[in-house]
Amino acid sequence: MPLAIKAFFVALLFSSISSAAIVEHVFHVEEVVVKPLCQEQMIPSVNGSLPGPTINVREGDTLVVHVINNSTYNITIHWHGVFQLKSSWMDGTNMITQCPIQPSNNYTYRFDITGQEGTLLWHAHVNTLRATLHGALIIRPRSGRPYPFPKPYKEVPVIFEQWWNADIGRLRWPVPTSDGYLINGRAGDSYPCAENRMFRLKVVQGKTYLLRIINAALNTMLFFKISNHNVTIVALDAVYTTPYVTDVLMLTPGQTVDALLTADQPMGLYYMAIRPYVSAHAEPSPVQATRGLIIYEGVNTTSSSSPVMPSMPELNDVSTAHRFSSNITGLAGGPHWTPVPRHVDERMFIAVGLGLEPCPPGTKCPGYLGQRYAGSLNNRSFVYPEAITVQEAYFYNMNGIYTADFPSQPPIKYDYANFIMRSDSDYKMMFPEKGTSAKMLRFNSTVEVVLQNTGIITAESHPMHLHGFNFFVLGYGFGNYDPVRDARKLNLVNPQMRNTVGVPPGGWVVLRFIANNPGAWMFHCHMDAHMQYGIMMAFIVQNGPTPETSLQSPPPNLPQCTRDPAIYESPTTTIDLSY
Ligand SMILES: *[C@@H]1O[C@H](CO)[C@@H](O)[C@H](O)[C@H]1NC(C)=O
Ligand SMILES: *[C@@H]1O[C@H](CO)[C@@H](O)[C@H](O)[C@H]1NC(C)=O
Ligand SMILES: *[C@@H]1O[C@H](CO)[C@@H](O)[C@H](O)[C@H]1NC(C)=O
Ligand SMILES: *[C@@H]1O[C@H](CO)[C@@H](O)[C@H](O)[C@H]1NC(C)=O
Ligand SMILES: *[C@@H]1O[C@H](CO)[C@@H](O)[C@H](O)[C@H]1NC(C)=O
Ligand SMILES: *[C@@H]1O[C@H](CO)[C@@H](O)[C@H](O)[C@H]1NC(C)=O
Ligand SMILES: *[C@@H]1O[C@H](CO)[C@@H](O)[C@H](O)[C@H]1NC(C)=O
Ligand SMILES: *[C@@H]1O[C@H](CO)[C@@H](O)[C@H](O)[C@H]1NC(C)=O
Ligand SMILES: *[C@@H]1O[C@H](CO)[C@@H](O)[C@H](O)[C@H]1NC(C)=O
Ligand SMILES: CC(=O)N[C@H]1CO[C@H](CO)[C@@H](O)[C@@H]1O
Ligand SMILES: [Cu+2]
Repeated sequence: MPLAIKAFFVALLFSSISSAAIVEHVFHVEEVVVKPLCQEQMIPSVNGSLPGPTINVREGDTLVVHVINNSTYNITIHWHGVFQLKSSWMDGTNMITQCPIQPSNNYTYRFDITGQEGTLLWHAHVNTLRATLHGALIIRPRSGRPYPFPKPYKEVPVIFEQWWNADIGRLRWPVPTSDGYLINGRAGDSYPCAENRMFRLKVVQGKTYLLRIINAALNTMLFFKISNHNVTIVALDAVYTTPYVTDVLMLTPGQTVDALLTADQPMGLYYMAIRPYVSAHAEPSPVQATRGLIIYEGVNTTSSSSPVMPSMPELNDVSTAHRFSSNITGLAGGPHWTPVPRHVDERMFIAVGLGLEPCPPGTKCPGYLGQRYAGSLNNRSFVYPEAITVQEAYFYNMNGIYTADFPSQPPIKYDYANFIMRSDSDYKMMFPEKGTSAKMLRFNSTVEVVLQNTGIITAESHPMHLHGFNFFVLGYGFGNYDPVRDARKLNLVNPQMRNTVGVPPGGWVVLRFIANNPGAWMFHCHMDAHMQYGIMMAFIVQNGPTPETSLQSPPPNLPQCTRDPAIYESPTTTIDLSY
């Protein structure tokens, strides 16, 4: 990837000058023809590459990215996991912090990256476009500061992607099953027409590599394994962890893992592989494993015996996924670590799950019981505003755009995890309310959120992603959360800190964060399909006491909406029922 390499040197040049540099890039959004499988396909891309360019910064730097939209799509670029402290207008969330950048227009994102190190990603934040508009965002320590682990010999982005032989950017839900998964844009030798296009990593025996792993798939959680090798996890979502040795990883869409790989095996060829983790019974069966290859330098690839395939977990191996997700702890006392706040100001219990929306009369809908699918948080199914963003409406005190009434408790108490439809009233419970619902938070308050998966339609893991903050993950479990028994077992000492957490299928997680960043922040399922079903809400963090702790005025060039409803991503107006 020559472009990524170029970006790397540009960033290095800037960062060697001082400990807080300005790293500046141009993103040229353009359509390009690629052919990862047997069919040529036009895709929106940044600078013509899939994945897009890697951005390299150091903690403390200012990142400036000029996004020039030379595509036919309306786009935004979101800097997934970046705190955006005091720069909420730069978050890049469609209809929450900005209207999209229309074709032939441009917008400059400018923000500081402070208090976090590791691997993140950037991606488009408009329906389905992130399938091909994404790339790595790598944050290294300030110059002179070491990693809290031995310095690796080399660092390698490893990006997982989901691929359709279709114009995915123009499809609406429910989209067809994908045609495959890619590693760094390549499908590899388990797919037709891709035998010679496989991600290959050359390693020197005895050396250690830092794999910067990103799940950029639209809708699929993925297991990852390397045959005959363990890896040591050192960071999740750009937060350092206690070193954790494992032979299998699981990443939800939007999650990242930094893993050390030591080439400590006999000279040879070893496959790495990704394969879906399917937490719900109802999902369509996905495709086969996608492979990459690790080549020990000096090995004779013609005479060497064929590479060994790692034995992959079963698609529905919930316990392996759960063990990996819940077993890793945060590096308490490490760089940027902050202690878990003990006092909670705002307690929320949020039921998260699927649901239904009535099928319009005279149409045939593909969902359960002949209806459309919907999804909700506390029975609210999110609808994007159409004329102006949530954050502008909040900033300018405009009425009628959103309602500040997101409930802190589910409106009906029931056996969430074990919901079974037995009666007409159970059936009615499956239809959430639609609306643009936000929860107001006082500046600097400590918020605890219990996320409880429901069994409505089917229990399924939802990777919930919070913009603007990391949260501590104090505990994970199955069944209904018990505020006495389970609360006693929460980890307040060295929990994981993340921006995206998979709620176990039919289970719960407990999160805690400090609302110290004023602005409107999305909280949503990072499965693109579920987001479009409405598993989404907004937190609005109010201003603190000083100008420093208040939401700034929008930048003068913030993209504005036109009143053409076609650009708006409301699922009610854009679901194409022919799919
Ligand atoms: C993208 O392409 C533009 C125009 O060719 C170039 O100026 C820019 O440096 C590239 N950006 C990155 C991040 O590689
Ligand atoms: C993209 O750029 C090309 C060449 O500069 C131009 O012909 C085309 O109209 C542009 N398209 C859009 C959508 O901006
Ligand atoms: C983008 O937005 C413009 C202006 O509202 C609209 O006319 C156009 O149809 C939209 N394009 C797409 C691809 O959604
Ligand atoms: C960005 O858009 C502005 C107008 O909004 C225009 O003046 C400027 O030339 C554009 N910049 C680029 C690099 O296309
Ligand atoms: C991987 O780690 C496990 C547990 O620590 C160990 O039993 C196994 O031998 C290791 N495998 C390799 C290839 O190092
Ligand atoms: C690699 O092995 C093949 C088959 O055994 C042999 O013909 C070739 O000379 C070897 N290449 C090198 C560089 O040793
Ligand atoms: C991690 O997994 C091991 C082995 O399954 C188990 O003994 C240990 O209790 C787990 N630790 C945590 C924190 O879940
Ligand atoms: C959701 O709200 C609708 C409309 O008020 C109601 O009929 C339904 O029972 C609610 N369901 C749940 C699970 O709260
Ligand atoms: C936020 O709260 C903490 C603890 O309550 C306090 O120490 C800190 O000064 C507050 N920060 C601001 C900016 O008000
Ligand atoms: C840099 C670039 O290619 N800009 C293009 C943006 O779109 C306009 C209008 O289509 C073109 O004229 C520019 O060349
Ligand atoms: Cu989901």
